[in-house]
Amino acid sequence: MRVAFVGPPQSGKSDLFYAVAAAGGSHVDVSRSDQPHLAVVKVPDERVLWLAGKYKPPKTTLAELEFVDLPGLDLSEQEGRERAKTHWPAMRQADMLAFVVRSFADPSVAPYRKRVDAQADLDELLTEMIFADLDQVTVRIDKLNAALKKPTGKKEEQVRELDMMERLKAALESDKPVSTAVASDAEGKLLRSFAFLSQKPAIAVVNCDESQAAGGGDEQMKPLPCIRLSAKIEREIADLPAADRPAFLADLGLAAPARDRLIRACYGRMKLVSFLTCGEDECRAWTIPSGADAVTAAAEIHSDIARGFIRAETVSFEDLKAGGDMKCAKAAGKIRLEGKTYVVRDGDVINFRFNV
Ligand SMILES: Nc1nc2c(ncn2[C@@H]2O[C@H](COP(=O)(O)OP(=O)(O)OP(=O)(O)O)[C@@H](O)[C@H]2O)c(=O)[nH]1
Ligand SMILES: [Mg+2]
Repeated sequence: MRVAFVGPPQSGKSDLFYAVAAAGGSHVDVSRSDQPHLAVVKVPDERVLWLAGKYKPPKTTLAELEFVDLPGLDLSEQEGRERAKTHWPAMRQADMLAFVVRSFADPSVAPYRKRVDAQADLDELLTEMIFADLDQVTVRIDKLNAALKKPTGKKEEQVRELDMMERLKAALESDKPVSTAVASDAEGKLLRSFAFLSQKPAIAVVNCDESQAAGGGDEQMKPLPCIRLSAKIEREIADLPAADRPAFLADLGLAAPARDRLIRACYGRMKLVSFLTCGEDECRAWTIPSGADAVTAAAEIHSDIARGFIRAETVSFEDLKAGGDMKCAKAAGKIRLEGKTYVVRDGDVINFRFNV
């Protein structure tokens, strides 16, 4: 699953990306602001670390997400708008968009459109997503109309799609995202291949002044959930040796780097959940879509486990931790034997029984 950082020029995307990538242990070169950067990032998960501390396996594996840092979109002039279009495909390939907007004052960094206004920048980006989708819908409508003039066996299907596309167009023209005009799950499925930008899950990241990073929580940015952080601080933390971080954070009045919160928020926003496995060889977090059943979870590990599925021996991480270990959790009656259709919850620790 992939998250794209999208924003106006110089909003702090690459600084933040650098910090997020460093969480996965990789120090990326972000010196070329005209090119996208890609990093695979480990999803911080204290539960896996607790399990690893307990079972001391040779291998510990966290869930992973991909992040891509795109060049800034300058929508203030025609040439910039044309260049922005070249990044639409990369944005469509992402599963989610994180809009990074500026609210830091620093006069040494020239502000986009000569103003510092995070909400206005976000509004502009969201409108651009709608334009991008409108472009795509219009092209599709023209194609369908042309196809309907030719005799084919697919008329009924085409008329139905045309009707839907006209509906999407009307929504987009009144500045509403595609997601508001999808009438059924079947339509949603049909639309997936178009990868509309205004249908993607999204969050706003407000890049604030260093002095404001500790103040207050994550305020709402209309209409998206929002994370407030200082990309500059995040980058500095990433460059510090781990031993020096606590003192640095304490100085700034911060409990933890914001990047962990950001990564987890993206995970949640894409409706992903983790189930955990632990054994002598490996403790591991596995990613599945929220609402997935036990067989789907089993298949994530190996198709044989799904095929020969018998039962999922399941305990919630909280119950396991409260008990101290598997034995105690079992004695306390906290281990459940779940069947194929059991809906796996975030933090379930599962041992699959299977037979092939
Ligand atoms: N004071 C301050 N400066 C910042 C902050 N974040 C970024 N900057 C500075 O702003 C400039 C741009 O930061 P980048 O991370 O390169 O911004 P960007 O969004 O990747 O820029 P483009 O890729 O060119 O669109 C750099 O000089 C950063 O040091 C911040 O939180 N506070
Ligand atoms: Mg950049």
